[in-house]
Amino acid sequence: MPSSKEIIETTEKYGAHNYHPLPVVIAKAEGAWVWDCEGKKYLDFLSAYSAVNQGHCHPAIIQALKDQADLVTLTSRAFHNDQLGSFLEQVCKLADMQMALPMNTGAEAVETAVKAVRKWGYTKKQVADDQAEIICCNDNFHGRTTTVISFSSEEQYRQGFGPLTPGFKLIPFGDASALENAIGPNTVAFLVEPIQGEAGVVVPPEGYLKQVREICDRHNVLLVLDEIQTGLGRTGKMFCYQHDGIKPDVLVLGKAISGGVLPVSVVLSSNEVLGVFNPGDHGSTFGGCPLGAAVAGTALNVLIEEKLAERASDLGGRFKDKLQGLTSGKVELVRGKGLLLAVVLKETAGGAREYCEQLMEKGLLCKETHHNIIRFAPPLVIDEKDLDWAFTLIKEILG
Ligand code: IF1
Repeated sequence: MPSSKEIIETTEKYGAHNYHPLPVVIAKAEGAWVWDCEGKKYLDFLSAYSAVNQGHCHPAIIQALKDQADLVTLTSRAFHNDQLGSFLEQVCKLADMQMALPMNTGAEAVETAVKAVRKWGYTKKQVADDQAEIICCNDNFHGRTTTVISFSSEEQYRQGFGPLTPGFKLIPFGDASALENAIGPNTVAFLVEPIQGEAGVVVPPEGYLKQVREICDRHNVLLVLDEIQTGLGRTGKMFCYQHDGIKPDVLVLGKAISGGVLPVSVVLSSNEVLGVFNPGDHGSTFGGCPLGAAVAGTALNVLIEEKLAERASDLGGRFKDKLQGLTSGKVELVRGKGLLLAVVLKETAGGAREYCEQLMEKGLLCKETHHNIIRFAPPLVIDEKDLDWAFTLIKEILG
């Protein structure tokens, strides 16, 4: 078997350089732990950006994968399959929505939501052809496709990839009056993350989503929540919007919906909104495939049966208290909800990447976001004693 070093060399030689990963090669994983090629064990504090909330290789999810793989994996949507209907019913009931549209990646689901709200605007709100406008927030992250990067405020994500898709307007995140001011007669939707992940786990001011909900209602604008990262237990509720007692018009889910086993995403909404799609308007070869549906259905059951949202709330609350209790000349502040947490380093502390490299040496896998933020997002199944161990390591390098 080649060494980690050799594998990295091959990957860098033959793979496009669109990533700068930490120099660790993972060969095996279970629960909150992963192992490299040399057998060194690491605690995963990233969870593939919140896709493995249920823990790596959860036995029930892997069993569902194997059982379904023996029966049928892909039919395309040219035919029905026996797994999709019950999965869609399950996810609709979980989110109290009427209809769902299955895709694969998060970015595809965001694209689907964009198409749905635009067509809703033209057919239900009587917006003139090609005039629909969607409002998004500065520092958003919704994926990497050409339309999705068209409404990114991050120069690097857009630079060199034009021409971009028109029809998007950006406003500051967390500022409800900016939304009110930005809405015009052609505004069909406001697309927002309840907590901005890539921006550095930015939590909006208390009451923001409630105000946003009220403003959208008053102007007949659809509220689209991208819960691809915040959803499915991560922040201590099944959906992050439940902290605010509101409900979106359109909900976008991905990542943990399959427990990190396959790319599965869904857009959920009302019959009125998703009803705009007619046969031929939209689709995907793999979206809604029986393998994905069987895996995702089981992954949702695991979240519920193992009460992983409650676990994220309890463990995350205690971990955040401990981080906030760190007396450190390096930590500016700690923020986040449930087990989606981040430490913002002081200007003087140096780059977050070097701390991630030090933590990796000690056996803890974290990833920086921007130059001064370290994100902490372990699988929700993590043992409390493992969290305690992680804290002692973090204290060693940041304390
Ligand atoms: C990468 C970030 C996290 C997302 C939200 C849609 C998507 C994502 C809220 C698109 C994806 C990813 C993708 C991953 C890194 C990661 C990320 F740092 F880039 F922002 F998690 F914080 N909406 N997030 O967070 O989903 O198409 O990737 O399935 O390497 O780009 P996707």
